[in-house]
Amino acid sequence: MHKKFVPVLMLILVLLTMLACSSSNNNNESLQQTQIAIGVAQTSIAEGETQSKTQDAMNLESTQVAMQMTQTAMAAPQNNDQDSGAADNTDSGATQPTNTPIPQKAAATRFGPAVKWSGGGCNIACYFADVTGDGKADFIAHDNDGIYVLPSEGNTFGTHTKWTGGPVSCNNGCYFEDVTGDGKADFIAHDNDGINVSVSTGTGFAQYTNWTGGPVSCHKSCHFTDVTGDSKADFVAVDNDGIYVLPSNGSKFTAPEKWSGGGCNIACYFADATGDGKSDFIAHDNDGVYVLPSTGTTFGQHTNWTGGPGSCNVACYFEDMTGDGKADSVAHDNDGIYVMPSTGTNFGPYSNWTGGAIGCNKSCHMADATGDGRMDFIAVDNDGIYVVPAIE
Ligand SMILES: [Ca+2]
Ligand SMILES: [Ca+2]
Ligand SMILES: [Ca+2]
Ligand SMILES: [Ca+2]
Repeated sequence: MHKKFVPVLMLILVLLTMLACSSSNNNNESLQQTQIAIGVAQTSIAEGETQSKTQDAMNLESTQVAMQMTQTAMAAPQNNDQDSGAADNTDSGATQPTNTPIPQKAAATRFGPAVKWSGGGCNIACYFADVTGDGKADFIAHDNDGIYVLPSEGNTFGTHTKWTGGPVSCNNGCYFEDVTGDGKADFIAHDNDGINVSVSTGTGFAQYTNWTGGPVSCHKSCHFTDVTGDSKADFVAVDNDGIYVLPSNGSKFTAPEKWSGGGCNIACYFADATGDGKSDFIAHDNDGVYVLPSTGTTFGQHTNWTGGPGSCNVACYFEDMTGDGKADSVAHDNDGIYVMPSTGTNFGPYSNWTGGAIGCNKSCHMADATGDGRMDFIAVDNDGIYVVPAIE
């Protein structure tokens, strides 16, 4: 072969290589389109892969929690007091952040033994919400001289720090939810002059600003939960003539939008039962629990998710107990806490997760204090705070 043909051959080789790459790129594009078409399934896998990197750390943490549970199980008798005064607002710091990744763990199926996480209490009220932004719900003590935070360390509540400059009050209710969308729950005070928000900086609550521009009222109940699906908790008012949503834009609540003309016989709740990142309207009626899924701009068709009437002797909750991103139906009854896992289209068969009666001297709460994506039961008792973790 003549040497002068070599450059020509190389040119042909280069062209062939470019063609091959181009074809490969086309394949990649088709693959990408297929992945987009697969949608939810593909996203779950991607999130699972990310999650698996922290699996060892999570397992270690679980082991540590389990060890501590074993150590303190005898020192933490379950409280059988039925009159728990459990009128805990289920929306206070209990709603799972919508941007929490779906855990790779097996579904939780029961509660483990109670573990004492703090010997403290609260002068005015106790709350549990993730104000530091690490995925673990912190202990928030509303005391006479201000609000203190004891950050969750995964198996105990740490040192208490004052997060407000002085005493604070909420005329019509205090809430801790993330209205700015940064993963840190903010302090929401429903006052006579409107809704005042003190944004969490991760180490304190900033000076409050009025997010409604004037007084507001909810004739039946007020809620702060993300119904639009942008990770910012919106203001939801249950009024006499329906459900109004005032979406958060990150710095205020915008104009009210009527999302439903309906109401609830027994009580209204808002939680993401379908698992799409948007809180749904859950109506506890006399003949069952109805779910009206959020479309992001309204509440859709109502469907009876229980097929028959349900009751809760002590308190009802709608929270993700199993850890699959869908809020489950939870009934705190006299003989224990029953969980009916959400399938995404209904609430499945119930089972008793405590195996027996459990109560709270002062108040009962649901929040993910351990940070594994499953809500834990938290009892404020006379001698401190007990965490009852959801486990496999
Ligand atoms: Ca925030
Ligand atoms: Ca929102
Ligand atoms: Ca939903
Ligand atoms: Ca948990």
